[in-house]
Amino acid sequence: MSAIPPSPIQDALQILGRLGVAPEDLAGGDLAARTPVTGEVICRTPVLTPEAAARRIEAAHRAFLAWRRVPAPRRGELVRLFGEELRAAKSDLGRLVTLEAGKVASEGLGEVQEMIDICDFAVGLSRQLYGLTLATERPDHRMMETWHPLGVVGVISAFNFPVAVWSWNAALALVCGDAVAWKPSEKTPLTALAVQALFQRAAARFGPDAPADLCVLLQGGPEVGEVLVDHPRVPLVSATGSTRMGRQVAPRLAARFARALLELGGNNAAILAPSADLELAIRAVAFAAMGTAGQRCTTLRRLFVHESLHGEVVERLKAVYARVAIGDPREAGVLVGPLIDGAAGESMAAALSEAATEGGRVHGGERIDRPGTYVRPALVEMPSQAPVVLRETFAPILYVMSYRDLGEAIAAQNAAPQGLSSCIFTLNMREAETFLSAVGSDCGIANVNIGPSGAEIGGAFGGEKETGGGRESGSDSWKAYMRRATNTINYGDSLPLAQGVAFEV
Ligand code: UN1
Repeated sequence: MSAIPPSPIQDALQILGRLGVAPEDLAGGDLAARTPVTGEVICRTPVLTPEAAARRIEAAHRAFLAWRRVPAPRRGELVRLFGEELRAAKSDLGRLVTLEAGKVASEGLGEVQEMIDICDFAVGLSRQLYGLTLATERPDHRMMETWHPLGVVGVISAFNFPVAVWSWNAALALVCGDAVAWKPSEKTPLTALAVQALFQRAAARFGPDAPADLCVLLQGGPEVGEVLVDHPRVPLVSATGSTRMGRQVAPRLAARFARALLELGGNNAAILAPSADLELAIRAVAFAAMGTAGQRCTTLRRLFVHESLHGEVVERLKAVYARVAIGDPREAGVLVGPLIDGAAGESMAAALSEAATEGGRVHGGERIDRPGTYVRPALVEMPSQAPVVLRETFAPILYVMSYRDLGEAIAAQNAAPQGLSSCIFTLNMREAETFLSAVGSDCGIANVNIGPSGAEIGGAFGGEKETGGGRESGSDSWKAYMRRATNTINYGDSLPLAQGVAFEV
């Protein structure tokens, strides 16, 4: 292990200064910004009143009215400049993610890389916001689809990807001609301030075509989130977090006919089939289940192992779990950093004791005696999918179960109420293709011979059932950030009506 790193408080404050966050945002506010590295308070940052949040949303709406007139490729130029700022700040911002969310160094940097990637994607997209030309039944007519900017896009993000998930939304929204109002997690206000400062730098370089208040930050608690969800100027809210949060947000959006893009709980599974490449599978399982200390929405939580391999796989995983390095996420070699807070540690302990009551054999899972909330990831051999297995506990717990035939394994996998990510490890093409087929995985993400987490930005990201149904990031997810108009143009000198209707006046 390397030398003892500096105090996380000093570390964070220095980075925030370098990234251009204003000193008044780092002193005297009502929101305590903590580092899970030690559990200490870094600083106190101001929060908005609901009235001030509403005013910021109005300001973002005014920015939208101007921004929608800027040609899309020019809007892409702003995102390109923002991507440049992110590239220049990658090591500082990655470190700040480590300090505020507790991710190990390479994952903190990976989060910033994910932001850079989506910026690159969005820049290309800014020249590809295309609609279709459709066949019309009427002579001398043309029918087409046009995609227009939508309005202010609300983004509610979670602590575990404190900045990347915002950027998936913001980069697309900006090239689509929208403004963005961001309510970050109360657990990660500092990375949000840093990203906001970087965006302002890019906007200043871009010049006056970027209106003030194009991206606004709404720091605060649930009452600020409610203002965003209920505001009539916000036609789309993209919310990432728990299913419980989604159940509150979705009906309020539905009540005012606003769009909801929800990315909620996951309870992701892997099936380990008899022909699996075990070397590869064990490594994939280790990263997916223990990486980010089990705090990704894509974290592997349920492993179904064919009965012929069950004993061997459990022994190999037990060995990996026992030796994985846990500690200060800034230290080289550490693979598992802290949980976000004490409450996360308590919910992990509660889930483990419930699993034991249900007949589970628990390996690991113990608290590590140091400041902050550090745990050894837990491997739990379960006789069946007890209720605790079907719940998402946001902590590094992997429930291992065995299966006899693939149909049974797929049914067990799909029995979870959530439907985010899934995978199978097999070299048998019949099994792989069945898993990917209409009768296979019911998740938004289904992989073969890679784990369920760590998706690239180029694909659409999201899932079904209690995961909320939203799709963000790549593919054609941009369509959620625009409104579609169908246009029919008559260039002839008569007025034929569709469906052969006659109406002679
Ligand atoms: C999340 O946990 O909310 O696929 C997002 C992944 C990451 C994104 C996770 N690219 O694991």
